[in-house]
Amino acid sequence: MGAWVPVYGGTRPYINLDNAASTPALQVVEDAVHEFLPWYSSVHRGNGFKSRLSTHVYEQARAIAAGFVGADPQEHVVIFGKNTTEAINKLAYRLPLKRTDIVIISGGEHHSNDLPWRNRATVVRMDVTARGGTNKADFERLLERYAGRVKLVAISGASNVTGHMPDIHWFARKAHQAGAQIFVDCAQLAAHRPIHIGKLTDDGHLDYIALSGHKMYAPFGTGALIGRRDTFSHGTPEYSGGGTISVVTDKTVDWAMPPESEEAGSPNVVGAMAMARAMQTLQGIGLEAIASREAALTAYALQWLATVPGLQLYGDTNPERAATRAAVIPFTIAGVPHGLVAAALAWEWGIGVRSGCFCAQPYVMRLLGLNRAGQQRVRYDILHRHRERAPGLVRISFGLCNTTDDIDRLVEALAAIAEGTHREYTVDAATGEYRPKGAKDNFEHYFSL
Ligand code: ALA
Repeated sequence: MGAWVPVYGGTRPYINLDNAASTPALQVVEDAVHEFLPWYSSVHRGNGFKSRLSTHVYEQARAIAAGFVGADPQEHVVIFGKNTTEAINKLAYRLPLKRTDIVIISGGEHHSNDLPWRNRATVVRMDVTARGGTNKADFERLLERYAGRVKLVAISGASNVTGHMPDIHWFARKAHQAGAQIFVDCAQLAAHRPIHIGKLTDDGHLDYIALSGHKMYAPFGTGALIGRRDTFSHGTPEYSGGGTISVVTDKTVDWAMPPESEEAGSPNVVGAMAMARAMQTLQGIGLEAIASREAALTAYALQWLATVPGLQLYGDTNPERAATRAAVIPFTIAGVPHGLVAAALAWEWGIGVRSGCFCAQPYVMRLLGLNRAGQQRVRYDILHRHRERAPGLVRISFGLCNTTDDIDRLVEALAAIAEGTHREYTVDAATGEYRPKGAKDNFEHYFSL
């Protein structure tokens, strides 16, 4: 049971159904941070005991991250950074792409695995299926159509909107046969399924992956890009400065080898340590065991959500296929704006969910069946500060802390909301945010600086 949080007229135990956005810190991770902090000091740049210890811990964290995805230090390098988005931007910068090169993404990507590629190459999208999944036939058509020009396939290992999990090693084999490389965004996968990056000699290997600590129960500001060492052994890092060089004179610079060349400035050793402790913990529980528990929760939720009057599920709605997708479920309730559903869950039931487009506007608009004119209307509304009209879904997503009791409470709340028994809400047109009429936040009572 979570902390008690304020709801309209009292308090309730918090139910976190927003693990796809960020997971809470595990107690063991929090403990490790407290235990480590007295020993914390600079990394790679001090002779004192604490500096040497911190450097040792930081490099241990790198080895743990490599082991977590089966990376081979001879072939792969682990580059720590802030998060998946930063990792993708780095990769987009570091790959030797030309404007005319083709990067194939899926029509289900979030903005972070779309926009960085738009800046560097020509992005083409494979269609999504009616259930929001990747369309393999369309992918093969694109490979054929752009034969010789496809340099990279960039897809998410699990969708942050529908939980769709493409067969990433199938896509990898096809990409490699076409002479391309593959990047898999593992932000939504890493805490929920085992990941096997694979040897470079294996046709189904993944050339690059990215993940985020804050989606792995370690919200201390670190993520990682893990991928082919050879890619980062050439060229110039996008950030230069302390730590990235081998030798500098007034006129010359020789870069260090990766990963040092890729991690400019003092690194986040606390974050890397925390993420590594989370990885150890997840492996200790067993990623297969986590996957099967989350599949059971997903199946249970799909069954019960379908009983709420007017509730429409998106993506794969079949509970029997719950094990083949991630524990992320989007839905709408007829006649109730998505923002209002999310607000009523929070303000009246103490249930935290996310609503809107989840940083994946094109995908959500596709799922909602908006054609080009509809999408332009949305753009006009948002640019003219009418976010209350913005389309969207409500999303729930499970993590280690959730139980079927959480789902029971959610379903009870949604049935009440669908019946219209929620309080009266007002919406701010500029932000699209709903809140009960006259309600105010009381943050000082909980935490303040
Ligand atoms: N990608 C994160 C989410 O889906 C931010 O909420």
